[in-house]
Amino acid sequence: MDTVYLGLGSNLAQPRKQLRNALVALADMPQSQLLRCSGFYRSAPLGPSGQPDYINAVAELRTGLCPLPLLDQLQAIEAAHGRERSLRWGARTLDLDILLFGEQYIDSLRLQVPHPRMFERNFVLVPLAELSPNLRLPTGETLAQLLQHCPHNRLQKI
Ligand code: A4P
Ligand code: MG
Repeated sequence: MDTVYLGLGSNLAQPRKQLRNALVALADMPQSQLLRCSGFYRSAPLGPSGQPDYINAVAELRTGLCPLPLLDQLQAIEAAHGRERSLRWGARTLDLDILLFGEQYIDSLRLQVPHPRMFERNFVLVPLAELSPNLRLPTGETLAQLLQHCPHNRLQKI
């Protein structure tokens, strides 16, 4: 079993409800146990302007699934929540990202872990620190070090 951290994000169609429904679906995944979820945070949208604020959270999971089957499960949950992939970084009903998968580095066409953009995103690092303040990444850096260098985009716990 591996410990996995997932990033949850939504900025369309009642984002808080999207996240709550996503947590129910995550708790139902095979060979997996949803352990905890951070609080919900309202965050300024990163990417194309003119889109609504996001609601973001981080969930902790134990899973016996390998990384790609886990990604398949997450994409099926996204699809079930009416996710349409059009514009990169555009508004979305539900985005589920694998942030960390145990201590693994993965760099394949479909999957990069640690999530390559998590280091510059306070809406990922702050909820992650809420769950595991002393976490050290496979890169050797601590969350505290990463948070020091992370842009302070608008972020509010709700
Ligand atoms: N993929 C590769 N690595 C991963 C991973 N670690 N976890 C691939 C999940 N997927 C991964 O993702 C595109 C492809 O990335 C997938 O098919 C998968 O094979 P996607 O979800 O279809 O598209 P996307 O999310 O629009 O693209 P991308 O580049 O993953 O965007 P991000 O980095 O997820 O950013 N602003 C705020 N405030 N809050 C947000 O949550 N999210 C984004 C999306 C932009 N701005 C935001 C937020
Ligand atoms: Mg994504």
